[in-house]
Amino acid sequence: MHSSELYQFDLNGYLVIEDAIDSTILDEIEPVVDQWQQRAEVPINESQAKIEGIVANDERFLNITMSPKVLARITNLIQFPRLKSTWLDFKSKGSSIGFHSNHTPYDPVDAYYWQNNIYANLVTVCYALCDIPIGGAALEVIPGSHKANYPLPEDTKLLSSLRKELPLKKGSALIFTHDMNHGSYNSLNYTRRCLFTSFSTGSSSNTQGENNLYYDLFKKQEEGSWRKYLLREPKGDRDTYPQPTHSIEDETTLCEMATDR
Ligand SMILES: O=C(O)CCC(=O)C(=O)O
Repeated sequence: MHSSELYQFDLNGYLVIEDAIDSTILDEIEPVVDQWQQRAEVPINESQAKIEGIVANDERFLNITMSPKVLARITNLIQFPRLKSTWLDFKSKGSSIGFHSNHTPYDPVDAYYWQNNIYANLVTVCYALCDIPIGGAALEVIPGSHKANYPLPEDTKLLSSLRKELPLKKGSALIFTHDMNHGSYNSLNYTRRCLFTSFSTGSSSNTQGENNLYYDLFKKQEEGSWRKYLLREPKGDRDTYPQPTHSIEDETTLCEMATDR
């Protein structure tokens, strides 16, 4: 990760990567997302759906989850990283997720530190599967709140003045530490479509499903690959699973489209 990106991520708590999804993969996934949206029956207004465990349920999302441009950054932010949660998210007009997180009070699940290096315990990636304009449930964040030494004040006017909305172009990825205060609200006449993935340290157990959530996918991956490493089970004590020594960008199989569905 370039020093300018490390500076921005540490300072603000997030980073936007444009064209994080290969355009062929983006085209291929579009009708799949349409199908899931129909199945979730998200009407035009006041409705949302969160389809948890999407990558374990539908392997066609694995290649986005394993986007090399994103993973190359994840390995700079988390020690012994592994895939934790994945979900497909639809938010129509009027739907929202409340603001949550702040560095204080301390929560080890998503705590962020810096000590000659970034140590983030939970990093979330929001892949835009459509353009996400201002007002259209673009993530609203308080930049820097992942390092706040005081709890959030109750002054809502002050909090809104500190918030920044992060619009995204289709195919972009927003990488953020979950320790930063964030939330979203869709005030526009459209449905926001996103794939969320999150990464934690190898010792943090899954939020969705059991620890063997990704076992079927893990079995299929090439021995010694990053792809296999990131899909391993969590381990509560010392995580001794060998981390690949080659760089993520050199892993040619990282982003091949799954063909067996
Ligand atoms: O759906 C959203 O806009 C935000 C998701 C979120 O809050 C989270 O990942 O913790």
